[in-house]
Amino acid sequence: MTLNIARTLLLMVDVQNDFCPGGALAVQDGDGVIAPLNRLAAVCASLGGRVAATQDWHPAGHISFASSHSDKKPGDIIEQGQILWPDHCVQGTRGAAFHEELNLNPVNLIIRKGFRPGLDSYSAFFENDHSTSTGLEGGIKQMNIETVIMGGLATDYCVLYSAMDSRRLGFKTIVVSDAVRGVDYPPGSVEKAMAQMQDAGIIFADSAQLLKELC
Ligand code: VGL
Ligand code: ZN
Repeated sequence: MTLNIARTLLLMVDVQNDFCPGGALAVQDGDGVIAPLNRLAAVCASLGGRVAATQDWHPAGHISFASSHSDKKPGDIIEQGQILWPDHCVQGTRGAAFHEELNLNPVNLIIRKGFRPGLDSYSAFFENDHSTSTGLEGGIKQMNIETVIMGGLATDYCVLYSAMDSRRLGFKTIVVSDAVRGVDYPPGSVEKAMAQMQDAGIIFADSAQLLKELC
C-alpha cells in the first residue's frame, strides 16, 4: 500500500457522546475508537494530510426518532426501511457534542448531517435520499484527495454508508479495523456490513499498520 499523504484524508465518523458508553444510542466500547483515531489524526495532519470529522446533528422531533411517531418504539422499521432510534444527537445537546477525549486540533473540516427534520443521513457524503450532498465530496475534491481513511461509529450504519459512498465516488477507501465499533442491530448487521464493504473493494487495515505506512 502506498499512500500519498498530501492526498489523504482521515475521516472520523460520529465520535459523539450519544454513541459512546452512557449515551442515548451507546455503541458497545464506542469510546475505544478514540485512541487510534487521535494517533492517526495527529500523524496525518503533521505530515500534510487532511482530517475531517462528522457529527450526526438532528433537530428535536427528527423522523428517525421513535418518539416522533405514535405507537412506535426504537428498533421498529417504518416506510423506506427507516429504522427508528431513541432520541440521539439532538442539535446543541451534550449528546451531540464530540467526545471530549477526541482531539479536534488536527481537524480542518467538520461536516454535520441529518439536520433536516424529515430526512435521515448515515453517510458522510449524502443524506439517505442518496442525492442531497453534505458538501464533503466537493470539499475533498477541491483538496485533491485520492485516499479516504476512516474510522468511528457505527460500523454497520454511518461508517458502512460513508465507506460505500467513498468507494463509489472513486476514492481509495480504507477502514481502520481497530477504530470502528458497531451497533449490531438487527443482530448480524456488523458481519453483513463488513462483507458488503469487502465486496465493494474497501480495504481494512489496523491503525498500527497505517501509522507505519504513513511515517
Ligand atoms: C448512526 C444510527 C442513527 C451512526 C446515526 O452514526 O452510525 N446510527 N444515527
Ligand atoms: Zn442519527
